[in-house]
Amino acid sequence: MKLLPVLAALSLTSAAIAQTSPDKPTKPYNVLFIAVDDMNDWVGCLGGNPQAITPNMDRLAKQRAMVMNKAYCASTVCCPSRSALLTGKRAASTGIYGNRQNIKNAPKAKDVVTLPEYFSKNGYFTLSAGKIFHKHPSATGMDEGQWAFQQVASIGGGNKGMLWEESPSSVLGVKSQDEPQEKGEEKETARWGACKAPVEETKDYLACKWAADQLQRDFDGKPFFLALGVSKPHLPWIVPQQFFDLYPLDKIIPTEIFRDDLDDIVRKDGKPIFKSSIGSFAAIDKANLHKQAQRAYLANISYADHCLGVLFDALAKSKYAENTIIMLWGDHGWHLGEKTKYGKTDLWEESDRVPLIVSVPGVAKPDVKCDGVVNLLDMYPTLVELCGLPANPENEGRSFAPLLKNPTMEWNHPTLTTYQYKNHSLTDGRYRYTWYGGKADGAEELYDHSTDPMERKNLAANPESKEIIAGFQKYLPTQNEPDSPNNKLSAADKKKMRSEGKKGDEE
Ligand SMILES: [Ca+2]
Ligand SMILES: [Ca+2]
Repeated sequence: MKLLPVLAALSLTSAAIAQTSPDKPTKPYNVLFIAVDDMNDWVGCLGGNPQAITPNMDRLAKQRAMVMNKAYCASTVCCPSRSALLTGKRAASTGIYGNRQNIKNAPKAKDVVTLPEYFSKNGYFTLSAGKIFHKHPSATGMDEGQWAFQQVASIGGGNKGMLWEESPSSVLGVKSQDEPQEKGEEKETARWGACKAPVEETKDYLACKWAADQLQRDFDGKPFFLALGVSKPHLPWIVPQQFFDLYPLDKIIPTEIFRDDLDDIVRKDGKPIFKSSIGSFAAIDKANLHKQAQRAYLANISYADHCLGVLFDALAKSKYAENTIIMLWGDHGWHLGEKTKYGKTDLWEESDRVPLIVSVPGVAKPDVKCDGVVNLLDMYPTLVELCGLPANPENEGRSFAPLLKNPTMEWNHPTLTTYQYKNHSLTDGRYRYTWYGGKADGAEELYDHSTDPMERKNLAANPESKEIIAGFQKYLPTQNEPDSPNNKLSAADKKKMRSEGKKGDEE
């Protein structure tokens, strides 16, 4: 969304993040690898919504990190996005396109050495809390915290502290109509409200606190690779009231809605591909709850930011402050009214663009917004290069370590986002080209971000677009692996998940 700036600076935690040393550390780098589930660019330093109150991520960017302003996911829903970045392979190469598929059951992915496994094999101590892999209990490759919530569960005592204690009367959300779902995707209903639990007893706070506590220890003399998954702002948007209170409802400026926006995305026969009102849009629109829904999403991002502040502060005070890389990313974007949609799972900018904030002491200058086009798939080879590990020839991404050293260098070529079999979108930092080879007989979209950042006018049918489109088509994958089998967890895996308090139904 594009709005006029609103004064909204509120510090939720006060300790400053240490300034980075100008020199590259002599000790090996540690890695803090931080996933924030379903967080789009509604973060202060990313500029997607000036109403966002995210003092901790903003301070991270100001004091020790570079903001990758044009970062894109490999796919626009949890499992394929995370599977791609963790295996270092595109969805089209592994056949993992949806949340019901799984690295473990995909013939082209099950034997790939994942990012944490690669660090573990190369002398790193690896550990994690929160969701990093998607529904994948036994292949995380971590030395500790084998499954997402193990450590948090042990801190909270069984399930206590992990589950959101909902107060039904305060849950304001709406149920979406029984609209047809994309094949293989789970249905999501927009629900929001305040939880009764104080912030210190909530899941993400406990996960961040756990990660913060790890920074007080040693790791058998090894550098560490610590992966942390923050669950909000994933639905349901239920966090303590204090985060809703940051955003008075009457001050919320909702997204501008263009109701005819999807009409120009058509099949060869001229019929529109998409019906208007996607996801929970129809229900939210009918009840006129756009302000409430968008406030809830903002509140959930502020909550995630508050929890992350605990970790950032702990790092600044720890002995690892000067030689730890932070790579903070969102797994895909999210629509909040744009293109008459609430949700993810498509190939427009709002779903494809992700937060990527990178701190590399002595290498990446802080307080810089880099316009180099990068993909979350590129994180694997980038971290490998920055940490001085041997390159992994299996990686399909491109290391952006050179870009971190020189953020204005010549860099861009089209980067790929895929949603389901053979539907691909490419962006080069100016244009977005999308080809629906899988579901709409090769229908196309082309947008020029230099004049149309909200992708309102589809230029694909214009004769003068021909050459631009031909340039992009060279970058479409030549291999489109068929859908890998649906995820069928073994009885042992299910038991393990249950014993660790994981319900197994989150995306
Ligand atoms: Ca997600
Ligand atoms: Ca349009």
